[in-house]
Amino acid sequence: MDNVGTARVKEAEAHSDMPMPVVLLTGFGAFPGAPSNPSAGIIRLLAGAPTARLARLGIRLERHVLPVVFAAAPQRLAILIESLRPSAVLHIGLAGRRRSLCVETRACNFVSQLHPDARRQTPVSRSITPGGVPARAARVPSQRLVHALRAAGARSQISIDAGSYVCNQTLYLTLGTETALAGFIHVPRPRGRRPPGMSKMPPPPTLAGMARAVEAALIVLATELRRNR
Ligand code: PCA
Repeated sequence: MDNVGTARVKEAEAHSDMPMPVVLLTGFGAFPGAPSNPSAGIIRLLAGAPTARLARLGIRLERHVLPVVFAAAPQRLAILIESLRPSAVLHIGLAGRRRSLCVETRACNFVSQLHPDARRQTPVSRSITPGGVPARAARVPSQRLVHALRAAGARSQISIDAGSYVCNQTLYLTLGTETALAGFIHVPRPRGRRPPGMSKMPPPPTLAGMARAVEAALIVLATELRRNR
């Protein structure tokens, strides 16, 4: 967390006898086909004022970027969840061929062995957790998130397909923890970075626009946490 955010969290905690609930927000690094990942850019943009605004709503935002590596991402995730004990986890990742921000509603116990990760490795097994349940439902108010993303100016929709790559793996594993609220938003490539052939589609939001929308999603989660306290 940066200085402004840290100062605000300390100030808010000083006025209460309870530590503030932590919301863990993760993005992803580069991977084959995505030399720069907008989800990591969104994580950077949510430093400072947005973190301070969320602290005023009673949550401590922790922002981290996970590697797009089948073997390493679960380890990083486990360490973060173990050390931060977040009340809510929101992952964001790039879905380069989508046009809108997609609120994922489930993760499947499946990864494809066709697409190598950032270390050029593919998973050893097609099951994320051998013998695990076939699918897990996201634990976020999905429809309210879609409305909040739209109200913040970003096209958004529900998705039932988180893919079969590191994002789906990450969501599946997080949903296997006891974290009360856990979800995933896939973001499109920001305006100006679309691959050729997609130019007839309506323009996607800018990176800053997507960061504003993700902040709106975090406000929904903060409200939900407050309601459940
Ligand atoms: N998108 C990939 C992995 C990391 C990311 O940002 C996915 O959808 O699985």
